[in-house]
Amino acid sequence: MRSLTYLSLLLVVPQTLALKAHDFKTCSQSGFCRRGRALSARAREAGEKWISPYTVDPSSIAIASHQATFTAGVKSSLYPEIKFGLELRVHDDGVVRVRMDELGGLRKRYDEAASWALISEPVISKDIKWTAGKKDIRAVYGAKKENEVVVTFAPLRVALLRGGKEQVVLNGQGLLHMEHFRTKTPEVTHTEEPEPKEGEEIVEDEAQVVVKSENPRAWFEGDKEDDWWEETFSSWTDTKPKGPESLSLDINFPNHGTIYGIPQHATRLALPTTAGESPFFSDPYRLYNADVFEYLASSSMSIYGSIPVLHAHSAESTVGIFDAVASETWIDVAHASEKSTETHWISESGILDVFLMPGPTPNDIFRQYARLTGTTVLPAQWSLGYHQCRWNYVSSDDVRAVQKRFDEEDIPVDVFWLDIEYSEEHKYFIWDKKNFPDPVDMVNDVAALGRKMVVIVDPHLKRTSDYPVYKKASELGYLVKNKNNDEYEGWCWSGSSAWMDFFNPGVWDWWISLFKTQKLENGWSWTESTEAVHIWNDMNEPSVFNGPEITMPKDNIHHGGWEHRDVHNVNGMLYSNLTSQAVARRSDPPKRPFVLTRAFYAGSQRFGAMWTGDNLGTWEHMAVGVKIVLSLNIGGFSYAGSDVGGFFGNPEPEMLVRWYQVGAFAPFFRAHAHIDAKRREPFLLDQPYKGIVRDILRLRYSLLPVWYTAFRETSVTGFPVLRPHYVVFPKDQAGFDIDDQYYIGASGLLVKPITEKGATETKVYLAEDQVYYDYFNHHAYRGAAKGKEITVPAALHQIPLFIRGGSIIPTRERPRRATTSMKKDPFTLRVALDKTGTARGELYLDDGETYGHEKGQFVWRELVAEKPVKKARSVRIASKDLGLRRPGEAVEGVALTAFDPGNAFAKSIGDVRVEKVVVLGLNAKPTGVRVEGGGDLVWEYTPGVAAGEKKEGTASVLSIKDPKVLVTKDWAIVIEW
Ligand code: NBV
Repeated sequence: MRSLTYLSLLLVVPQTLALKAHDFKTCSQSGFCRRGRALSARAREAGEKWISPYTVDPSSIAIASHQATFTAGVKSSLYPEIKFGLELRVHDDGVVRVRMDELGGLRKRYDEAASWALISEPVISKDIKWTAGKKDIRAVYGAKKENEVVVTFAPLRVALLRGGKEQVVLNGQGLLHMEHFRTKTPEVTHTEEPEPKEGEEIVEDEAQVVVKSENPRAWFEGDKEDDWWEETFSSWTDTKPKGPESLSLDINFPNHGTIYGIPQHATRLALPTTAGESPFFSDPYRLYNADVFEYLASSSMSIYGSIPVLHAHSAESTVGIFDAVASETWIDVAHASEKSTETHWISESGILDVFLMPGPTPNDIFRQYARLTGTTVLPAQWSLGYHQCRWNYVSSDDVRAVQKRFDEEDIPVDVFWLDIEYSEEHKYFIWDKKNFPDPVDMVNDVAALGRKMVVIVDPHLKRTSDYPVYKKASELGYLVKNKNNDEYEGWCWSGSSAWMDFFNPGVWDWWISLFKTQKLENGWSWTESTEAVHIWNDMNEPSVFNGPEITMPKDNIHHGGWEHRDVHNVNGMLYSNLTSQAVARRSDPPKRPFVLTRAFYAGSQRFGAMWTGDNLGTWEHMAVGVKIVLSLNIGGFSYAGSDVGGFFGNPEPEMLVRWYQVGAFAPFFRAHAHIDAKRREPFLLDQPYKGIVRDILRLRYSLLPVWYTAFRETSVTGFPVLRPHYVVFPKDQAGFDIDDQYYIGASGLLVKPITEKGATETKVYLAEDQVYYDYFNHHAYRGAAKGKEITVPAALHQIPLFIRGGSIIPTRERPRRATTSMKKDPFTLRVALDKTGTARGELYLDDGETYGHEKGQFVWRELVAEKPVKKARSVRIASKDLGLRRPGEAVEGVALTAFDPGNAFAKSIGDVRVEKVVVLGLNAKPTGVRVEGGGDLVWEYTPGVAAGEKKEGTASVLSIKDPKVLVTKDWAIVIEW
């Protein structure tokens, strides 16, 4: 088929550009979801009489020699001839893994979702002992023996308790159902149903055969083979050769009233109810990576990525679960009471593989989850700067012109992006030479000013023999197959396309080789690229214009014979995984890659950044973007952001300014626009908007040390970069629903981006009796022990940004064109004293682009403001080395111990100094300020509110000029009054 340009594609597949909710299934249009919900409706109706048919056979229990694992046979009374195997493992950090599979069935269920998500095989505990009794088997564990897992035999029920209170219960409502594999018989399709007896009636219900009877299977499974063997949606038919294999499981939190997580959904952070007569959503939360055109700003529908991780939270404790399933999954949520939450998970295929994370604090769960799936990557430092994108910069001269304009206007930017139109006929890697005649020169022109480029490489390969990537992949059999085992053909930007099958390990090295910038002896590589080019992976749900729900048919076949239905949600992660390896391994030694992905799964945080896809230029989308990004942070994926400006539409200047404020406080900060949107680069704005945006960008750059330090922390601990209230104040009930203000790492910065038109002020919630300083004008606000709302100014040029008393914020304040020119810039320290007159902060630095930090090439300082014991009327601000003092909270595998204080990186910034120290909230005017062991310093003092005072007003400010202390060295400044 001949290739199509973008415009002709619009004509050929018009429906792709008019997708609406009806292009995607609701639960009632999805056979297995309908069956799962019907099961729960029957259970509700039966009430007390509903008893799960699944039981553990106590005689089959086998406890492993290491004691922390046991296996047991499970049966369903409805199908006594079918065997299931249950396995429980307790890991050394207290995480409990529950697995169940059908044993010796007609086919095998997919059991590899966890192997893609986990960083390694978790370590099994050494000090746990299961005790089997007549009714249950249990194990007590934890430092104070506070945790207990109890597996009840009849019916099967798994509970994790803490301090005698149930934290998580599996199958407590009896909704567990693993549909076993069966054989389809031509006549009566419900094979195991007994023949109708006298008096029973068989009703032909279109394709379905309905057996109306009181038989015991019907009360549980329903009385018809509801889409067991085939399913149609719109014009597509899913052939379902394996028949029914879905998995239903209730996971309840009897003592937790609030739940967070299971991104990605456009909704509040604290997840609203979906079950029953929910006033919020009629459908369960769906996890099925999908390219949803113009997604709704409030919906339980799937969007691009799926992380089946949930936090259940109460003022007493937090508990988490990770459901390692890769097939389409729907999750009903019911807030049964203020204090308890019920969830019902319905997956299309795969084994039961659930990890229970005992907490008991949110940070414990972050750590437990990071030990399973890894941490957010420590990104290249330049990638935390500002990214300028649009669909499309149309030529290499266009790119040069845009760069020039940024520099003329002194607006910082680090990265210029190219969307799909750079490529010839959407054959990614291959430049459209009409418009990009000199790609390497163009990249070099960008790189010469210390910047990078990001270029899109989508996963659909144009099926034409003049495309070396497709040709080779096809020859080698590396492409996904259709149900007949032929190369799958679908439609995407490149017209007739095929998709690489990353489940085939044979593909991996070859894909990595494509990104080499040198010519290869055998095979094609991207020689028209340089190390300054990084990669954007879009459309990897995968998006297929003419496929069911704009993706691949579920009966497509991947390596190993697995159907697409089994692996759909991990598919996109494999793509960004391999691409990030490819980009890293272009250089020798490898350099940190930057790869942006749209689709993701648990574990994707290890490979790069994500963004929230095609948002609309509306205030609602701006606001929900903040919540989605927070939810991603809860799901372990901190490196997240939304398109600044909104992908669709032409935002008015006020909206654009607010969007820049949102973006500047997101971990990933990129402006992007649809091909039909008007140009809206910041330099095009009129005053005062242009000046405001320039200031916002400069603010982002000045705060890069804070962002980088926060990323460093997340990369070793798993604690998120963005921290919503419940994470920082887990006991403060009043903060559980707050999702429009958040903290940045452990820095003490609290921000509330404005997402409302016409705002001039806003309310900010302070959860503690502590002083909070306005970042810009130093106004001191005072919270209250029981929480307090303050009203703060929020005119268009104002960002509600506060420093929590007790924090030290390191910044670099010199306006620069890009991060690369900041490497030797001096630091400013804002010391925000708390009500007791002390403060603490951290500063982490490394070369920002290699892996030298893993071998000890970094600088990690602790900054403290303390009160010397002997001299009450003084404060001592000191910088101490932290590299050697491992905080003990790192996730395994991170080489923190290798720190060498005299390392080459530290030497390379040996002359970088602190140029200014600003102390907020001192009690009185100093009588002297000096460097310990050195001379007096020059300072200025403006009296004002002291940190310890209960009153509000502008804080006292001591500004110490050029203390001449070096960032890599220990030092102390003593302030006396
Ligand atoms: O590659 C074109 C766009 C891209 O700009 C956007 O960011 C992606 O989310 N892409 C989707 C494909 C088409 C969108 C209508």
